[in-house]
Amino acid sequence: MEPIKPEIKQRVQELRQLLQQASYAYYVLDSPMMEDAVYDQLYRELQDLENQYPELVTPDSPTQRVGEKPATQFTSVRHNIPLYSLENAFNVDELQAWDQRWRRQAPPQTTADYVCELKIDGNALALTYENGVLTRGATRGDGVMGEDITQNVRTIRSIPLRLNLTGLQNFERVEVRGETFLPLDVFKQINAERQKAGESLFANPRNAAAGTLRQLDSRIVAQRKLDFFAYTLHIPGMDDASIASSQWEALALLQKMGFRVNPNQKLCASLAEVAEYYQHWDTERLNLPYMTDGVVVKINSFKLQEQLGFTQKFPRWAIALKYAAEEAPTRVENIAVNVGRTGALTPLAEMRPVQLAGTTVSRATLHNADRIAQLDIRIGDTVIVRKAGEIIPEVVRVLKELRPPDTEPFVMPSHCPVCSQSVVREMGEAVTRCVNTSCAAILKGAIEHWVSRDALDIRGIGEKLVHQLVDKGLVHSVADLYNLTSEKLYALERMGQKSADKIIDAIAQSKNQPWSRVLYGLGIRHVGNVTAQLLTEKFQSVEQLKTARVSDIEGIYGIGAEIADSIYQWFHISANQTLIQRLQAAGLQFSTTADTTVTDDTENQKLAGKTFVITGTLPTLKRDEAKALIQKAGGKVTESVSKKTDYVVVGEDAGSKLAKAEALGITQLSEAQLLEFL
Ligand code: 0OX
Repeated sequence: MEPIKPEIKQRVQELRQLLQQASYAYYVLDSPMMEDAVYDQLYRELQDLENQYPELVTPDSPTQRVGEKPATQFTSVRHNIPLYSLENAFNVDELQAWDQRWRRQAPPQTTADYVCELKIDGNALALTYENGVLTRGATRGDGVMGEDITQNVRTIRSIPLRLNLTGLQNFERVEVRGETFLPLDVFKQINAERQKAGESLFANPRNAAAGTLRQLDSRIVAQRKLDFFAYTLHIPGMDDASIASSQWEALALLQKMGFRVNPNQKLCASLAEVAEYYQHWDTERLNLPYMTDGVVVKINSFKLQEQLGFTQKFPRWAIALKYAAEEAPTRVENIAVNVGRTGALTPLAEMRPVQLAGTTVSRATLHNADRIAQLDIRIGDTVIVRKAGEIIPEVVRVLKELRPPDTEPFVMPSHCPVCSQSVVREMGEAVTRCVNTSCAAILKGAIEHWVSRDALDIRGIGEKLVHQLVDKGLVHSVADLYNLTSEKLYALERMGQKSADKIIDAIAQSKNQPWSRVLYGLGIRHVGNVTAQLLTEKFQSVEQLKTARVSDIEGIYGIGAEIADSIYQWFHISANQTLIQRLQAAGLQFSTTADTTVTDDTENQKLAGKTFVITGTLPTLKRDEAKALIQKAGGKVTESVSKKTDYVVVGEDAGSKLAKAEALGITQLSEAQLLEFL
């Protein structure tokens, strides 16, 4: 084949540069540098040359924004750096409370500037650039894992395919986060077209943008004209403070690299200025061509950000200051008390249904006894309920002038409404708790959490089935899920054979879920999925974590004393140790390395050389589970008792094996003694 002439290569390069500049001027700077027709002509020239010489095509070429072939599905990808969410505040008082909170964590007299950004009501994206070229675009997902939607991200014109990195060293890999959104006029146009086509309408631009990002055909995405504002820049392996000294500088750097950065951000020297910005944009935002739902306030200095760190979910150095959501009056018909998986009693107002922010609201959380007392909410009261976006509706105030006669103040129950045991409220705590570990409500909550999407993701087990399993006595612990059989499920009301088989299969599949999800699934207080991820990166097996000191756990970036203490306490409760042993025996993953199976536990071969026989029904362990635990600790399990047998593990209704063991004088162990042994 003839080599490509240098002048052709040069022309291709020239065209790309020109088109890239024109696109940047048009989509990022909002200031076109050439006529549309001229752009189209240059674009076609480049396309022709690339068709003629396909070896000249590069992934950052302007012709590569739209893929030819639709994807069949999106793959799940792990974020290189987890994406945190933001804590919410709804008024200036709550903003001040946040300010006081972070100040308590900082040295006295710390001074700070704040960057105020408009909070774009869109979808967060995580972009990865390698050597300046866009290599991955992913959705936020759960903050740890997202979906790879690179082909769709490429169609967003304000996202550069190649970064301008002139003068920037060590930027081989760049992570950029920002918000993608649909401009309001595009949203209206899409809905008008859908209405014409008899299709269902998108409720709001955020949903429309999310639906668009999940389109498998990037040609459709390209037509939808998504836009993007960048707000975060990370270089893996480098402190944020060595890239730029502040958020304000980082925004400037993002702009220099070729991103569209929202032009309305403001650097504020005081909280009063922040409040003024918030108030100004409350009305002004209605004139913007895109939706915003608040202001994001960030501490400017990266050094101070680093000092403050993160709670399990949020950065301490930022807050979303939201605009007033929709509010409406309604009547409280009853106050019910719900018991959650941590045993916390949450009072709930059951109200006459009311329309709020596009949904019908008939229940609202009343948080805790203090909150009820503070608002003095009573059954029969007319109250104002508020709902903001995804947030659970809440009661904001009582219209006391409309209170009927004969109402009585609400009193929290002294006994758990589910198991009738006394509840406790510890000194200084707002929460009233049921502390009965076998309370059905706590068990149901624990199972619902275990099977949930971000935990073990066991499809087919919903709230109703969990209730049936617990109420029918089929499941007394999360570990009992692994003893269920298709027959046992099939015997339940409204359960088909096929569904039963599917559920059993999904339960079995969950044994392949990684250690981080198992840890999250255990439902330890304060251990969210991001924290679980951080923990399992440091502690690669449960053995390492359960023997860790509070100081070892607290040493992890992003994990504070409260979380560390909660983890330490959890692992030192014997019922939890038994739970772990049972789950290990069932085959769940308790380490990052693939082979934690039966023979792997070389450090813990306590039963090496010993032979066991198991007889009768053990109180909690299935025979296979007990067998796996013994083998894991180096022991051998045989079927029949002989002189070589060292121990017999005895359960209920033990038969001839026990008699033989007694005759031979072999040591007998109960299940509890075996577990202690282990
Ligand atoms: C927005 C927006 C969202 C950085 C650390 C946690 C949140 N919707 O406009 N998030 C952030 O910041 C991240 N900034 C924003 N402007």
